[in-house]
Amino acid sequence: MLQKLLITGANGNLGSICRQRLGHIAKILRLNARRGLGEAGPNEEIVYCDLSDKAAVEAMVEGCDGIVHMGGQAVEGSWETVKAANIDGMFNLYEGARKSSVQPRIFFASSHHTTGFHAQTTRLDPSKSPTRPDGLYGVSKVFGEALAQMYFDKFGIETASVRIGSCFPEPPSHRMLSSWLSADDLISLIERVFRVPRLGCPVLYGVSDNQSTWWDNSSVAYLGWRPKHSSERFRAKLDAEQTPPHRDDPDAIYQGGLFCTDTIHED
Ligand code: 15L
Repeated sequence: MLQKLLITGANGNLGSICRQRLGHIAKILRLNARRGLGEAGPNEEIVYCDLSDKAAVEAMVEGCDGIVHMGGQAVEGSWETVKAANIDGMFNLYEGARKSSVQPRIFFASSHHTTGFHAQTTRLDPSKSPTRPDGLYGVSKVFGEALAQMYFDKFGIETASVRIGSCFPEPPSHRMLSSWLSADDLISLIERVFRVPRLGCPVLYGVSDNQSTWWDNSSVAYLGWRPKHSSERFRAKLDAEQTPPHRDDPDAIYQGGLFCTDTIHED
């Protein structure tokens, strides 16, 4: 059991699932967001700070033996926004980990948008396939994975960089039938990351056991993670509610779907 598990972005979609469902893996949950975490529960501590505030992030990381890093910018945004949250924020977190009196193990919520420009006809192995980010957000997650690897090689800080697919109660589009990750499968993956005796620094896809999938996680079989759910049970409902995208639509061509359109966000 962990002594103190830090969950960043604890008020977001995935962070709140972690807050509700990870209480059993640590004596104390230290929860972080910029705002909106409500009352602390009996085994909870609340730390409000911006991930770009280096001193505050380092103080927050001190003493944590586990980190689930869900915080930061979770969709495409302007460079200023992405840089503050996902470049500076990630660096601050790892500097906190390096300086901490207790070395944490880290679950880093990377994204499949690191490889979003690969065609949906391509099968990817995260240990071999090249990154092809589909926007500034995807680029920032490639940076995050590289930073995690560097802190592992230099300082032995173990991280699982998990390229989360589409974690929603149901897949909201036909593309996401391939990338869907159920909340139960997300939680069982986090449990495995903190339970496996030796983690190392793997990169893997956070995806359920979907019938139509683009990703092959066999390089991380040693984690012993077996996703239980499949998106297939939602296919008929989606077909009834939505017309599948036209074959010329980015949502039908690229794994990253509409993130692949030719725009750069500006403030
Ligand atoms: C992501 O990285 C986003 O955080 C999420 O909101 C979805 O858009 C997901 O990718 C996806 O592409 O399905």
